Amino acid sequence: MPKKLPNDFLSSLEQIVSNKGMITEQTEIRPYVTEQRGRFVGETACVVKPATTEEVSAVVKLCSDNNIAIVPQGGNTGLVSGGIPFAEDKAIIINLSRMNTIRDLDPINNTMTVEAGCILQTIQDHAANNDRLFPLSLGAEGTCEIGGNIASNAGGINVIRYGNTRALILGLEVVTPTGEVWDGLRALRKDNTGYDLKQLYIGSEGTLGVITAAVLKLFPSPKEQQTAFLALNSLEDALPLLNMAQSMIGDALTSFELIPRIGIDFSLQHGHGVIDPIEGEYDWYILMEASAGTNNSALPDLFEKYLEKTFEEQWVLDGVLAQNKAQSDSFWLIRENVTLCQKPEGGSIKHDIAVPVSSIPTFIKRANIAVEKLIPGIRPHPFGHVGDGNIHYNLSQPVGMDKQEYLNRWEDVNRVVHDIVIDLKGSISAEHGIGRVKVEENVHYKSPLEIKLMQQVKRSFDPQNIMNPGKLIPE
Ligand code: FAD
Ligand code: S2G
Ligand code: ZN
Repeated sequence: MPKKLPNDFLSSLEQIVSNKGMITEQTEIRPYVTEQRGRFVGETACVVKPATTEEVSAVVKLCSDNNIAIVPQGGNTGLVSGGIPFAEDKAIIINLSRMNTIRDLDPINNTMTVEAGCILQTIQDHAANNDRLFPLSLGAEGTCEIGGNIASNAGGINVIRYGNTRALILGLEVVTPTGEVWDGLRALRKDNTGYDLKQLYIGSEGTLGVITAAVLKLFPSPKEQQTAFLALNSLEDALPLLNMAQSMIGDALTSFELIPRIGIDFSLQHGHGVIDPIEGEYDWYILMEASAGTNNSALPDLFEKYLEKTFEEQWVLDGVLAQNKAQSDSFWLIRENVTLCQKPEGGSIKHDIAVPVSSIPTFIKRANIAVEKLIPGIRPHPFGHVGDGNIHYNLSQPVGMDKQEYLNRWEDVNRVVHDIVIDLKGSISAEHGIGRVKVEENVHYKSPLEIKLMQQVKRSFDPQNIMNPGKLIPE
């Protein structure tokens, strides 16, 4: 049970957020301290849900005055336990979900100003209703919140065209660890007036301040879309396929996702409404999408010529071009299930790695040999954003092995896989961040200087270390 908070602290909290904005009942707190993968359950005495920036500021000031740590939280879909407090943190959670107002949309300036608790899907829909696109898109978009997306610098399926969250933010409003409100909500594409402070907060995983609002970049909404599901001749053929797409259809390419046969099989077995669009079974598939911002564009023609070329070169053995939105949605339903349908197969040891795109086949081949040696019968399930060099190299347990015994091998499997990633000049966290679970691994691979510089930034922004202590960087 978490240590009780001082009574005067709780009553001061209640004066700020009223009892509507406070949860102290442990059974109600449970979902807020349980991380997505169920590997860890955290602990806190209180979840605070402020409704305004002023309330966030007052709560943070109260915590600073009482030296009580804070874990900022959005939709709690993070995958590195960054958004839950652990017992040793003795922290409260500040959950931003009640701050879900869309403050403004300026169609001429192509910007939208939103509060941190806005759910990503709501933001996407609001942009679309105004004939615009907000391109951040990931499997958790129905639950994750823009504050969490910004703090974790989320990636997702459209990074190849639009970049990750870092590339989509023009301004931020942040409450600092002393409770001051930084109004950096500038809707400018050019503002060269000093350090780009917003870029420090983007990807800071709640360790530098509480993001309360943001100015988002908007793009023309896609008028034409081409979605194809292709069966590869080999994993290596994904590379020329990608390069040919980039030269023949250029930056109209918006997604390029790798799906292994095991991912299709798990989805057919455990998913709902999943249909394999291609006759026969192949080892590797690519789900790709391209879009144009104007009607009657050259895209359909270009895409057809591109697909013909890929068959001529025999990089592709079979494939389907979606004839309508429903068919394209059915392809994306497979991709969504590839993520979700690993769970029913027992323990899955996860990796979110990036290597240079050209090294992906080498990485997968080397890692498969290494993990099979480590745990015979292990089932590699490499999938994801291959266009960005980002592979979710997930490993399902051998059939019949005890799940907990398998999951107890998490760290030593990670180390074997990450050694190969670093040898290929890659990254041990492509998009999910470091959180709590990868702090030691990050220290193992990053130079001491890089860790020291990040600690200097942390100390200058949060000298009391009340902002998400123990996350992202070592104390
Ligand atoms: P939370 O989990 O609540 O918090 C994440 C981190 O941000 C924590 O460190 C927290 O302290 C901090 N934080 C949250 N809100 C704030 C705030 N307002 N101010 C300061 N710090 C804050 N991620 C990807 O990048 N790409 C994917 O393709 C992807 N696919 C996913 C698919 C599924 C099915 C699931 C469950 C998750 C997936 N994720 C993916 C991971 C997750 O959705 C992202 O990391 C997302 O950005 C987290 O948003 P959230 O609101 O849930 O944040
Ligand atoms: C995705 C989800 C997390 C995982 O689906 O793109 O980011 O490894 C991943 O299952
Ligand atoms: Zn991903």
